[in-house]
Amino acid sequence: MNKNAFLYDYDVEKVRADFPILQQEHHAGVPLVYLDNAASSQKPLPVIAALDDYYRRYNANVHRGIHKLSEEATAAYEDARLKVKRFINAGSKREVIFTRGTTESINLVAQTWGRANLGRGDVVVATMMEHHSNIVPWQILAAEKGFTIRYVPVLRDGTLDLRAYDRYLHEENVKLVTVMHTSNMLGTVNPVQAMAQQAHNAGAVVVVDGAQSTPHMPVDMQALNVDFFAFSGHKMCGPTGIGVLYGKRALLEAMPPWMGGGDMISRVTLEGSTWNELPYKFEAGTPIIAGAIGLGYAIDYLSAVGMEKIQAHEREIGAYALERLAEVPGVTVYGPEAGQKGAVAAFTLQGIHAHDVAQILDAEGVAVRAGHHCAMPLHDHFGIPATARASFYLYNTMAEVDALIAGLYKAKQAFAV
Ligand code: 7TS
Repeated sequence: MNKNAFLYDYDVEKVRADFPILQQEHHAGVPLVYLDNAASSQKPLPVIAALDDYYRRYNANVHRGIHKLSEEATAAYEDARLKVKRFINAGSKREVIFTRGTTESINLVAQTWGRANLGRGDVVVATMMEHHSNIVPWQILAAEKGFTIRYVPVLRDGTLDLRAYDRYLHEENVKLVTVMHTSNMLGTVNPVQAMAQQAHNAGAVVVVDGAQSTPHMPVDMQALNVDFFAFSGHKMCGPTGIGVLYGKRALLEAMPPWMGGGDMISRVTLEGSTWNELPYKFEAGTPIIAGAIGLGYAIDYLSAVGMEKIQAHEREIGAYALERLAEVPGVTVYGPEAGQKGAVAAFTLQGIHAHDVAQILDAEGVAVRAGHHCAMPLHDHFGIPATARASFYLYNTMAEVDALIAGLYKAKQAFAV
């Protein structure tokens, strides 16, 4: 029986046909089973074609030229911004700033809003499950400004200790809360809407790292009502080097710029400068034109497949993966139960280092990541140096889960455990 038959209106083979990289053999005679989607996703034909078309036909700088090519490039670049605005339901195009990715988006908030508003005696609340990109920028600023960072602990089941969160908000002078929407290791989907509401009640500003949620579920800025939201194009079928910072307009208007240069100014004299309007105030220099256009096409693609359908498909794949992993003796999976997490499984296999697991899987054509996944504090918290991680996306199949499991039995055989 076709294991995807239950998804009667989701044709995974049709989706797969749009991704040229998935058609190739990983090694001679061994098909590629790509399960490293939390690190970066593959790209469908319309995105690849959009990049090709831009460079072949209308490559030019934006917001500058009077000539036809520049006008066409500008229109495509700004059209991509409109696509992002609609995709995340931002209030306005001005609230959509193009960056290099989640990392740059968070650093931008730290270096602008943070630098202007945080000081001695203030508290920033983050969590122990954050990716390094949502810890280090705050640590760098804290060293300079003298504020304190408190980290919400993670419970054994992989969810946040929300009682501790509540306590911090009541007992400390919390100015900013920064939290990931979905964990790249545990898969935990944090209740950011409720957390933002609590933070706002305490007078704090809310930053959300949406790197692992935006590719996999519908996200709605009006519903979440967060102040800043960051994500990366390359994890959602778009090119590398492009990402987004969403920010509420009033906050962005009040924030000083970060990088100075062309396009972000209104007027420059030798004595001083004034700033361009939003969002250009935060887009100094020649922007990532091809990347933004490619991201726009990725959004078109994901929207055509349907974010709800993608989420439903991943829920099935994720649940099946957890079920199959639980059958393998010696496997421990970290994070919440199926149904309460994204389609990601970080695990250890008793007696075999995660890097060896990944290497043996690679020989079988199965691409996973091994290591700390840029979440060292979280691994320390669970007392493990590394995990192997399988992370799924819209084009993965049940058969690929089976290939992962078969690979794990091969690893056990090779290491005689
Ligand atoms: N935040 C989260 C939750 C992430 O998973 C990642 C990347 C980032 C931020 C940084 O994104 P970037 O596009 O700016 O690099 N996570 C991973 C991962 O899990 N494996 O490789 C990259």
